[in-house]
Amino acid sequence: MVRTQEQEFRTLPQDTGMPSGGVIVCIIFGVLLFIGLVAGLIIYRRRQAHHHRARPCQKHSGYNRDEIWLKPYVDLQPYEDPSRGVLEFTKELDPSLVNIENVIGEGEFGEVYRGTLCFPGKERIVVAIKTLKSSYSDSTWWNFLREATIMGQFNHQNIVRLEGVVTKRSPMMIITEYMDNGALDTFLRENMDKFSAVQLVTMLQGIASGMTYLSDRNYVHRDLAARNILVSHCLLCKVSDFGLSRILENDVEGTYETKGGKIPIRWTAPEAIAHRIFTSASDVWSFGIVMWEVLSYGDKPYGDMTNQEVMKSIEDGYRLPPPVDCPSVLYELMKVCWSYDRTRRPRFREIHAQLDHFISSPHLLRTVADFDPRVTLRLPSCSGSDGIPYRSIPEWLESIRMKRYILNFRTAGLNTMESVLELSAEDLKQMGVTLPGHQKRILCSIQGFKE
Ligand code: 30K
Repeated sequence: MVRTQEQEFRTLPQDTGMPSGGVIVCIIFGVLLFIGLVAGLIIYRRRQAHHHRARPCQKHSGYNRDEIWLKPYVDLQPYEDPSRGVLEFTKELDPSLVNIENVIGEGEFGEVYRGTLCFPGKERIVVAIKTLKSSYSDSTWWNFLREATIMGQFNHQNIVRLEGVVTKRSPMMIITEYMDNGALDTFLRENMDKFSAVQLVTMLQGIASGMTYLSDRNYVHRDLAARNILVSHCLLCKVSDFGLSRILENDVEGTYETKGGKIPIRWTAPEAIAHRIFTSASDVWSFGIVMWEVLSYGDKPYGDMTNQEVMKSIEDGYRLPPPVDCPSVLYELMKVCWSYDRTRRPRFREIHAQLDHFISSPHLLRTVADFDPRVTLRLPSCSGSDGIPYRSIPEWLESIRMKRYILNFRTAGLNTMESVLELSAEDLKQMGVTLPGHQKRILCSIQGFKE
């Protein structure tokens, strides 16, 4: 073997020094293969960037085409003229196809209308029409176009679908799908106690599915809240309001620091409030708050506490108490979403999988979460007597989500916090607190004052 190798080795210098025909073919083939691979990679990344609604972009000046390959989604920043950027991902509609009917609500840029859209030769569809009020500033206009650009790049059943825009005539419009049941927070308030735990979890699972889609695309929503979720006729929930969202820059942490703007304190993770670090993990914190809103049928998180009090309580380790009749597995899930350390929070994919599991094994939802007075929230500004951290009965009942019984307490002649200390289950029943879950919650809280 060794001899053979030596012989072969020695023969080489005796060659002409020129590669033989076979070697040339090999090199050419190799080069072609390399070019093919590079071209393939470029095409693949472009496709990814353009996603579903790909359109050629050569014609647009002032647009750095390299940026598109670095980001999974395209924002308006690379465009010198944002109104051209919008055209890449949205359909400019002839205003004569749009028929505005009645106001259905307020958007951040102006009124939202119900109306119809009719493409020639197609059936008329009902749509929601967001308008830009005529007195808009440059930044409002920019954000308006930006929302349309962002929405136009998404295609998912739990994300509100964009039908098209009108940007070339006034008033400017963003035309999206109509959602029969409107915003989730008002919808739940109007349908208090009407849904089963499985129905509520199914709504949350839809939101988690939409959020998994967004976070897979490095998209940080930054304003996830029940008011920004829309509900279809069949209770399908869809994420909307992309006005605040930001594309993650390509940094290792995947974080984005904002330069300013209002922050919805009650929904926002502590690191996002303190350092403006918005990530999918801070969206997960907000998702936990949305879970709480859904399970409490649209109640206001942290009730009458001020934003300052909310921030202080979170820093002190307190968290929202479980909503009334909240399955304990769901409360546990909320609490991990509110882990102070953002790396300990679950990913949207995991949340979605867990919710799926609860829907297919509904017996897991049967155990109701206990109200634990040690971990759940109290007012930090309390000045009550020994052990009782509440100033009044209404304040206490509010904090344990039992304010529906304020009148019952008043009618029973109970006016001070001291007067509730000796209440028994029988007393509560006499007062009209008949549901065992509610009795347990109240007694549990009283017990907490004594420990
Ligand atoms: O159908 C609808 N499709 C929509 C698409 C609707 C709203 C938006 N964007 C808004 C989402 C919430 N956000 C709050 C800060 C403002 C922008 C996109 C929509 C609505 C709707 C309109 C305005 C506010 C909230 C929801 C809608 N409201 C309804 C009320 C409704 N659809 C159907 C019935 C209804 O009955 C009272």
